[in-house]
Amino acid sequence: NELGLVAVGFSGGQCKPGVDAAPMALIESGLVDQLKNDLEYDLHYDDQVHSYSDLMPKDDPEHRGMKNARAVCAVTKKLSSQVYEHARKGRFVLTLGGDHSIAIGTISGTAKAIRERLCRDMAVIWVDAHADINTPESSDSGNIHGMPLAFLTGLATENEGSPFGWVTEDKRISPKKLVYIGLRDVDRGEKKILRENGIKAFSMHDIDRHGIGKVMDMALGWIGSDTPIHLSFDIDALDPMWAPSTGTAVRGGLTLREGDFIAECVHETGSLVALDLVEVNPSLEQQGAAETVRAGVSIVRCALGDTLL
Ligand code: DIR
Ligand code: MN
Ligand code: MN
Ligand code: MN
Repeated sequence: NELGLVAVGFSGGQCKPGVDAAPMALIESGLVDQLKNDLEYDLHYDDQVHSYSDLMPKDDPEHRGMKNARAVCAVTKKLSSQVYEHARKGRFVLTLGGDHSIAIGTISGTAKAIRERLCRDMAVIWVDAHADINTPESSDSGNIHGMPLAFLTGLATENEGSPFGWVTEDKRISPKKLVYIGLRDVDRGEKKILRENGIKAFSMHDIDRHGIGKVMDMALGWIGSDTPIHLSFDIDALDPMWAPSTGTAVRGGLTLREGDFIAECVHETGSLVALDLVEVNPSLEQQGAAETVRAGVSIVRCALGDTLL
């Protein structure tokens, strides 16, 4: 089993420093060894946490209200080609973030590779407390980690030559192939976007009502079997009781087991082609950093086929 690993130490999609240290923290807690030794992956990893410092613009003025637009653009464009290179060789791609803006890079890379290699449109399962689908205009914060899905679905576009003009149709996904799990902090403008585009979403309310088992059946049923899946997992989907060290924690979230269960179910489909783990910030909550990292490692292990028995 071939696995491409990309470690992305980037925090410019939001305002709190520290999320760039997550890949090293995850790797130091044994993640890479476990993937190689326990789960027996043939690992393709360049042994570095990319900070893309050579790509950072000297000047990064606000663009359509977005903060650090040029920096995020440069990083995600480069990351997109790194992920694409792994995916087009048929490797599973694991990306360790970094904040969630990096998904502009990862999903564009896998979507393009899957189209070319399998002639298929890929589905995305987005596990998060937040919907991350603000357009630059609907965003109150200007933080791009709240916008990746707007660019990836084409609900926000830019002209050639503008920062995100490189996210062209061949690198996008259909809003109909996007499924959310764990939502509980969705902006008013985002709710309108979800409604108007018929986007499938399972909030914490749905999980309370049906249980996580039924919700996973419904989520995977919506996608249908035999569709390649990219899983993008924001650690803030978990309740802060289990993952306190994250930039925008929201109470009332998933338990540790529910998070692992989601990852296990997606693995079991046999259709998972890529995983992002994002928004672990070891510099927040001194007490909780270690357990947040541990929760992240556990989710990756489950998504990559670790089983309880
Ligand atoms: C809010 C918070 N919806 C925003 N978003 C995220 O800034 O757009 N927090 N992603 O993690
Ligand atoms: Mn190999
Ligand atoms: Mn989030
Ligand atoms: Mn997110």
